Amino acid sequence: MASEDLANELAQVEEIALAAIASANTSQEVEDVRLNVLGQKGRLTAVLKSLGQLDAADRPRIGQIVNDIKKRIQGRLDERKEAVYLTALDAKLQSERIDVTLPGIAPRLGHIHPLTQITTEIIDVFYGMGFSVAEGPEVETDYYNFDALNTPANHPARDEQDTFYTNLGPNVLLRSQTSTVQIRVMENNKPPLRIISPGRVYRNEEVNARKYPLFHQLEGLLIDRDVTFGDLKGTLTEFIRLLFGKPLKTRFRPDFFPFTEPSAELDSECPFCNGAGCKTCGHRGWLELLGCGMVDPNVLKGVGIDAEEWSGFAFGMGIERLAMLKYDINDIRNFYTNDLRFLEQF
Ligand code: 2U9
Repeated sequence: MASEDLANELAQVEEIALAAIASANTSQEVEDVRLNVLGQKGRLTAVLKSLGQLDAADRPRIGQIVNDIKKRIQGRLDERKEAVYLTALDAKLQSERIDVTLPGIAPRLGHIHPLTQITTEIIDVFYGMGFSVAEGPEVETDYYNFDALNTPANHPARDEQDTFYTNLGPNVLLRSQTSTVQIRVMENNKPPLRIISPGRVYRNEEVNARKYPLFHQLEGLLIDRDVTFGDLKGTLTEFIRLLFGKPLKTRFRPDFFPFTEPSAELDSECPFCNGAGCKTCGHRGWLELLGCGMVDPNVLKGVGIDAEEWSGFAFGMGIERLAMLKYDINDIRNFYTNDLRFLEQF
């Protein structure tokens, strides 16, 4: 081929290449042009290969022209690649733009379970009177659940109808009261003592609106010198005042528990009708709130405390019952079914 023809063809290749570069709109299209022109099988490469057929005298000049074209094309390719990249980046930034002035997505706030709320409130009241919280195992032996609490072998509470036994051993059961914790504390600590024991307890009950085989108790125990029934009444009356937020009359009705002597049920004037009678108190004007009594000397003797030197009072309450009264809940099952329509009200 004559050198002039070749120069013309080179000019044509350059023209076509530059036009293709100018119309490439993606980095892939730019790369395709590069391969078509400068690649192994590219058009400029083909021209270069044919240089061998030229007269030796023409080779340097044409070689120079090819190199210049190559440089120009490479330069345009680089420019175009950069431009295409910036355009794409710009489009991406536009489409992914964040409007920081839009209102945020409010996180769903959880609620503290009503049983936890009332337990915390009750604990706070007793903290204020110098009690501390004690905890213990829910899987217990019948010694801690019954024997140590002056509840003899033939007592009905020990029956399988009332208490859940496990297959871990003949005397291993789910505690039916948190008094087990107080026994453990008395075994390991010397009086004076002031403790409360909140926690889960288990009883073999048929489920209904007021009963559930799992529920929560909070018991209290105070052991000191010269403790009287008056101390018990003063402590619990103050507790009721703080729980309901106003002073309320209290009254004791005799009762029986194996671990206290004497034993009593404590009623308070109904805080919802101030004693006049309403739906909550069943038109009696009084609410039955908890059980209590003076710790039976037999219980003290069992844990090695001298009942001549020390005496004490104890009380126990059902957390669910108090929560149902305080928050006007009519079915105990609401506490355990995790229905948000119920839980969100607290
Ligand atoms: C020790 C000694 C005595 C705890 C007490 C009650 C009375 C009581 C019931 C209330 C409703 C249980 O949840 S309930 O069913 N409890 O009436 N509990 S005196 O007496 C104790 C505890 C520990 C060492």
